[in-house]
Amino acid sequence: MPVVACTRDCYDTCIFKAEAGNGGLRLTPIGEFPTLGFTCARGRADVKRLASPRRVKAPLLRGERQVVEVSWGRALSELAERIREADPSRVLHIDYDGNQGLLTWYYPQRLFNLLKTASTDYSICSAEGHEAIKLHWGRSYGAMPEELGRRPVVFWALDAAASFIHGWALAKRGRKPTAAVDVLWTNTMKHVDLPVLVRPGRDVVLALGLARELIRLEAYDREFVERYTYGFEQFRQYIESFTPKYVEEEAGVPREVLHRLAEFYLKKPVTVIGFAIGRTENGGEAARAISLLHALLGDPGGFYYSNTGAWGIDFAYLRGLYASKPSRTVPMGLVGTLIQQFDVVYVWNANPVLTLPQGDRIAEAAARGDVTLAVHTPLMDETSEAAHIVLPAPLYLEKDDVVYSYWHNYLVYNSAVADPPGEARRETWVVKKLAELLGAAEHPLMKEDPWDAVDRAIKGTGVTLKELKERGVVKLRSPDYYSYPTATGRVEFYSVTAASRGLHPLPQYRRPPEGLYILTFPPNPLYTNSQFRDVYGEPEPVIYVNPEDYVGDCVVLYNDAGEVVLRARQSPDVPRGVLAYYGIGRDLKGKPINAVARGEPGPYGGTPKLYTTYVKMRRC
Ligand SMILES: Nc1nc2c(c(=O)[nH]1)N[C@H]1C(S)=C(S)[C@@H](COP(=O)(O)OP(=O)(O)OC[C@H]3O[C@@H](n4cnc5c(=O)[nH]c(N)nc54)[C@H](O)[C@@H]3O)O[C@H]1N2
Ligand SMILES: Nc1nc2c(c(=O)[nH]1)N[C@H]1C(S)=C(S)[C@@H](COP(=O)(O)OP(=O)(O)OC[C@H]3O[C@@H](n4cnc5c(=O)[nH]c(N)nc54)[C@H](O)[C@@H]3O)O[C@H]1N2
Ligand code: SF4
Ligand SMILES: [Mo]
Repeated sequence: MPVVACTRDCYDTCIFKAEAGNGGLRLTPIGEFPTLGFTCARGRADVKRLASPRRVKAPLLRGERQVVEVSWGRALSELAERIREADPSRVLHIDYDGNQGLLTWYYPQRLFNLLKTASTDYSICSAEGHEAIKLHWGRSYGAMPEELGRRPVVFWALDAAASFIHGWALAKRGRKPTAAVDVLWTNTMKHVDLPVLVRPGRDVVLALGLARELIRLEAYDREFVERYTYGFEQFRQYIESFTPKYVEEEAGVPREVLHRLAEFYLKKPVTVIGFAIGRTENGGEAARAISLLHALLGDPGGFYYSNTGAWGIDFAYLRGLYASKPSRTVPMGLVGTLIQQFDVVYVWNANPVLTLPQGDRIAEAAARGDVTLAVHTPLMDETSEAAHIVLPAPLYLEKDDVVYSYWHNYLVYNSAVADPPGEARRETWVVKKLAELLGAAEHPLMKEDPWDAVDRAIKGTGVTLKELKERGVVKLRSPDYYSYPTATGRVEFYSVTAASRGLHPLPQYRRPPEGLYILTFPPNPLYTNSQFRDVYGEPEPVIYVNPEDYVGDCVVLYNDAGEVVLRARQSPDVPRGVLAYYGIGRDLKGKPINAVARGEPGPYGGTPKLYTTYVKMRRC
């Protein structure tokens, strides 16, 4: 029976058995670890989605008045001509994690790198935390999935009950104590033993105050600190000013709660550091400080952020970066603002009009004819609705691929279990055809068979493609927690690695501005980012506000970037000064909510600080 892993951008990477029975295709979540026999509302709708009325089945060209179906030949020669006419630095490809397959997301990038077009910096989600943690550890991977069932768990900036349901289930089934740190009373906060409400953008103060407490309690691991770390004394002195009083004033965490959290850390918990932290004000600083708590505890596998870097997959090889690089890199948070700098934008595996800050400007530029927008997608979305050229892609159940997880250590060979509809063609096929039209097909990068590239890229995992294909699922080895590729070869409390790049060696705190509302984006259980509106409809154009901030049921949120009009509902789960919008969607007039989202890149990985979006609010 073939297996498939869900390829969506999700911690869980559920693994299914696929059966083609009388009632059609059936996906059954595997009973064993890590999928535990259950999945989410999206996983349950994947089969139904194959026949969605929103599927793109043939290439489309959008003219002045109408959209027409055309042949692949026509659509691709049109696109190739636009690319040829433009300076490569004015051709931008935007691709993200709509599907995490090695052949769907990574391999196609090599055509654009070969052409030396502009690229984004892939920063929208997790880059900030990766780079911040690496400043101290030289790597960003951490705890293996089993640890969540074995040890107490702290969910820090993560509504795991909604966005990481298997991690949440493991923590709950393990019956060990749980804690959470968040700015809202999320479901996760309501169902842990120790919920810690912090003010937005101030986690770094809490984490450094916690480190100070652990040192004061003499609860740190002297032997580990001595043997494996660098700069403890400078760190200890630096955090002296992060007193319980200061933590209470700045982060809003009462000293009793700080003490209880310090006691919780004495139980050696795993901290799950949500990607969300990197999308907040001072977020990179917070990721640095939180990860260092586990250096104090002598527990180098004690935090989990993302394990992408742990498996030894050579993504750079797949992307062709060893042979050719982009002429220019643009932070994802600034693509909308800088859209005038491009003539052609080619999108696959992402829906930037909706998901990027000021993504609405991409659609506007396309509507004006300032930029040619082309999209390769399985389903119509906001970006394809604005595009001049739309190309049909298979969904993940309709193509073979290799799928890894950023959480668990199971590599999966996805076998196609359904036929692609109509003219849908996979990403590797499209870039090959484009390469032919652009005279790039003879370059070794494009001549290499995509499967050979995958085989080579996964060599570091210790598994061959042949073996993976035969077995379907292979458990990968756990990483080494005791080697640190930093400047000193140690875990750097005081980061020489950062100093050598002109960055501050210690985590810094800058007080966020006062007097503005902070709009943030907790996860919506029905959608993965912008996906599944074809099944569950549009998310409601609603923000939740604290009853004391409520000014009426229709509000305008505005800032320098733009304005959106939304319904407002009162909720005691939202503290004063904070506004919560669940997921990614549009306002009452159909404008993407991200029209007001903050695009300013973070200092380490360039991730926009969209979860600390400053806005003003008025009644409609
Ligand atoms: N159901 C569902 N699951 C998903 C997704 C989805 O859209 N829906 N998206 C997937 C993707 S791409 C990702 S990146 C992950 C998202 O997962 P993460 O980004 O790791 O976190 P979320 O679970 O979205 O929750 C973010 C939490 O951060 C809180 N928060 C906001 N600002 C601050 C702050 O300053 N400090 C602290 N401590 N907390 C803050 C919010 O209140 C919210 O509860 O989930 C994945 N899984
Ligand atoms: N307001 C707000 N904005 C956010 C966030 C938020 O919480 N709030 N979260 C941010 C985060 S963490 C992330 S990761 C980004 C996500 O941003 P995106 O990666 O853009 O979002 P997704 O909705 O996951 O994926 C979008 C597209 O992938 C396409 N797709 C799916 N499968 C395939 C495939 O097999 N082939 C091809 N060619 N295309 C495919 C679908 O058509 C879909 O439209 O959004 C960010 N933006
Ligand atoms: S979206 Fe996440 S929880 Fe749902 S099926 Fe995919 S991996 Fe599993
Ligand atoms: Mo994400």
